[in-house]
Amino acid sequence: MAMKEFVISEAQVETAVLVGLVTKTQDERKTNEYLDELAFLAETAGAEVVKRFTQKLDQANSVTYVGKGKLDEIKQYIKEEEEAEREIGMVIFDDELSAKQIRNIEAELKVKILDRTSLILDIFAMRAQTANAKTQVELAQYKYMLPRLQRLWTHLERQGGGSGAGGGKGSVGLRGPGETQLEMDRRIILNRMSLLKERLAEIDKQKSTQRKNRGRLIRVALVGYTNVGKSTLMNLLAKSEVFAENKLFATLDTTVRKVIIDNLPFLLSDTVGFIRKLPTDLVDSFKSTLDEVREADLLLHVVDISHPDFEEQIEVVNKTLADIGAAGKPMILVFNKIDAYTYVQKAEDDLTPRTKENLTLEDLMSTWMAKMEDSCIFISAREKTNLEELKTLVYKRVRELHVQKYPYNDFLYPTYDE
Ligand SMILES: Nc1nc2c(ncn2[C@@H]2O[C@H](COP(=O)(O)OP(=O)(O)OP(=O)(O)O)[C@@H](O)[C@H]2O)c(=O)[nH]1
Ligand SMILES: [Mg+2]
Repeated sequence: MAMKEFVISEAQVETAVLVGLVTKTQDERKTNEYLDELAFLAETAGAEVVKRFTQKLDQANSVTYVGKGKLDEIKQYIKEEEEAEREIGMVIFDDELSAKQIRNIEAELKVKILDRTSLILDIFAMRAQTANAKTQVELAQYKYMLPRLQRLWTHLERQGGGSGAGGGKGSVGLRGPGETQLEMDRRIILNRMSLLKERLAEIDKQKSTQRKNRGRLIRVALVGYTNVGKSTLMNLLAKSEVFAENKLFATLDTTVRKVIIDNLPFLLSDTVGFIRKLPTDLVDSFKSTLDEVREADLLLHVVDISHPDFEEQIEVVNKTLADIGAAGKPMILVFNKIDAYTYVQKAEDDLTPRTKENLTLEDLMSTWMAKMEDSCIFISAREKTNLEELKTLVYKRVRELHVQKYPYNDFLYPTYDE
């Protein structure tokens, strides 16, 4: 009896296999980094990654994403694991799959098939706390589902096996009712989507009224890649209690706090982190959350300098900002986690060229400071290093912006003097 319970609880940890491609535009090192990130996403969603497969292809195979041989190899692996009583729970692909790809892969591998987008959506659904976030996630899920409905139906068909004439999957006898069902599903989903959109529009209206009523305060938004330390910094600056965790997408909805540095009050908001390969559709669903960023006067772009890929993360964030119409705003680059920065020291007699792995923190600091002038700063939110300097810098920029935006409002500064 006890034994059995143990086995059941053990079986609840779902195992995952990851699949990625090495292509003309994505070399092997890059693919491995993407798969590291995908593994982190899978862990965040509660799965345990047991194996990775990669394949070199010019581009993804339109029928099965990987080639036939690779798919057989994965199938073989799943079979062997099953024979050894190590059930594989799911296979996760690093790129968004089409309905056709999902259908074909599922037919071959016969396990749950996820892609990067559906995995992210799953985490979003898990994280959503507020009505706003929940509505946005649900809408995004339907957007993902709609073009893939066929697949959902195939799935149901198989479960409901014996009921209709013919039974088995995709059989001729079921085609008629199947299509009707599909049309019905589509209509139900479309109705639900317009309801959700109306609800979001309502929330948008409320939020924008709230924002208007906030008075003449400069608005500062923390932006950045997921897991860089935005919420940790928010908590330090605003002395608030925002959920911060070493998981991806710990924050989904926006929190706004009034912060006062010296005699200068301003609004600081913390919001959802960005990530690579996030479909624009999904970003769109978070419109009301991202309005806070779009309407900010100053962006604090937080970067995790201890991450080997931080430069690409900066680019992803800048691109996403442009996508949502928030490019070109005043910005301070806040390089966080300097306490965790590591580099590979080169031996004196090593004459191979220095790579980015060999750069010291000092090297990076001088490069970025030359590039950004006084618009970047290096801190550790964890060790509270350089926080005073950060506050001074933010104060300076917020004050400049305030004087520009509200020239007749300098009564906010009773001790204002230069
Ligand atoms: N080593 C180190 N870790 C830090 C530092 N700042 C934050 N962290 C850790 O980084 C992890 C992510 O921090 P969060 O503040 O949740 O990051 P976030 O950017 O809000 O993440 P999302 O909301 O998921 O986008 C947590 O485990 C923090 O403790 C730092 O200066 N140094
Ligand atoms: Mg956060």
